[in-house]
Amino acid sequence: MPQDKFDLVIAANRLPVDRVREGNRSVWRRSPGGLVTAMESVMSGRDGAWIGWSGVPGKAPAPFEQDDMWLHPIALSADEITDYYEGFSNGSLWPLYHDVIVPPTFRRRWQAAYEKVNRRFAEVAAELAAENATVWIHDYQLQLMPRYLRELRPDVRIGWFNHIPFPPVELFMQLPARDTLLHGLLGADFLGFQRRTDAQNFLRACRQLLGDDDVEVRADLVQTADGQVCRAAAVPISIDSRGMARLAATPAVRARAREIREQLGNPEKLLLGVDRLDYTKGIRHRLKSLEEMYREGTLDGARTKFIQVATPSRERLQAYQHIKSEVEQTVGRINGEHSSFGAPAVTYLHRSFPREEMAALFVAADVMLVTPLRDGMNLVAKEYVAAHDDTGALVLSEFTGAANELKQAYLCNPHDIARTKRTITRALEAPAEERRRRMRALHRQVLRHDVQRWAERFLSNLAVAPRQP
Ligand code: GDG
Repeated sequence: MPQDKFDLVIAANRLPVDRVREGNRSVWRRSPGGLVTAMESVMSGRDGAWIGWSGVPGKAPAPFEQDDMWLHPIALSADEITDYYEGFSNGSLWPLYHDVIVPPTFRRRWQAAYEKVNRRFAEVAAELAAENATVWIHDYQLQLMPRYLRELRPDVRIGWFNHIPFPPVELFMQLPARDTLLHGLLGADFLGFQRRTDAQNFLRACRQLLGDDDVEVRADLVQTADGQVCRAAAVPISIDSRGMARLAATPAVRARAREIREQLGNPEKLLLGVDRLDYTKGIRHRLKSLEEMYREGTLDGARTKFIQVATPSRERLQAYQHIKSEVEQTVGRINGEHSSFGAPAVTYLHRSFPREEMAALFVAADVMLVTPLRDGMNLVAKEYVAAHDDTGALVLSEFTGAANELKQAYLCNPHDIARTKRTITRALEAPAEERRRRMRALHRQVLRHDVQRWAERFLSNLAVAPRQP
């Protein structure tokens, strides 16, 4: 057991590990993802701890060390998973923060569970943080934690990063817990958002919904009645760009990419979509565009194939069951009409794959379709671009955070089916020189702004955030 106090404490809904079976024993395996890589890089040379749920309901496993990080599991009961995680986080906040694409549901029981779990996280962080430590809290599941932690530990520096959008005040004000949530966040010294618009939405919500006696908002600073100051700004997240570029260049991944195309009957063009199966990702709209293109003959089912990877997600929630069956029906219909023997027009994969296979898919695809209706950032767009230096093309929704940075992508409004279809055609048919020029610029942008740089930027913003007016 290392020492019991830490200079840097990360708090996220989930720990960066999964419990998996290896032979007849179960072990912790590091979960894939850029956040873990980024945290590893900022934790090296510091005493770091990570607190989060282990993914298993009931009693929490004992804290343990892994990859030089102290991991402290937080217990969630089966009811808390239903009310705090599936209920308040993913039934109220997620749809509300994503432009109410499906209607959010508000329940008082869910809010109570959310408060209770946030308090539990704050108590553990308060115990683990060394004097004047930095505590970095992640995402919409933990918006009350900054306030609770501030009450317990006035000495620590508290930062919070929102991985998803922060909605315009006209939508945010629907939330019955809106004031509590704003005050919860204002317990932090620094709040990081994906886009400038998200930070501005938050500041506007404070100005409009909290009374003048409660807060004073000046530029990007909010001062609360107790004299504390909180700063809100954009710090867009990125990926381990070099890691992805390296992986994509390995002979094994290149060979697998060729094999994937062969298995599909060597199509002239290969289109790809990779998303969690979520209604925010615009999979339905994407399929509608493609279905029309196959029908009209702009795409030929024998020569142009589409692969959709849809990673299973939040499967107990009705809205997710609904989108799943809609996608399945549409894929079935397209394939019924446009496939040839042994070579479906659409290959639909509802499961997850190892990182190497994802990289091979990126390398294999001529055009990547990233068309969410709303997305905080979208890392898949950045991964695709990192995997290509001067080939391929990216069709990207204007409603992603990534569109703010990836300006040379083929941008589209996924609600506008007619124009989306034209944009897909443009990306498929653009002269090789145009595609090369665009991809080179995108690749450079993503390699320059990687996840390590994001983490350093966040932490330096947090370190200099003013505490007093
Ligand atoms: C939230 C925000 C924001 C997917 N399937 C597999 C797999 N993935 C990987 C992708 C990518 C990640 O998961 C998904 O990231 P996204 O950004 O696309 O989307 P969310 O899960 O919605 O993430 C989002 C993000 O937080 C970070 O701040 O960008 O806006 O919603 O890395 O490649 N990885 C593997 N197998 C799969 O089957 N190995």
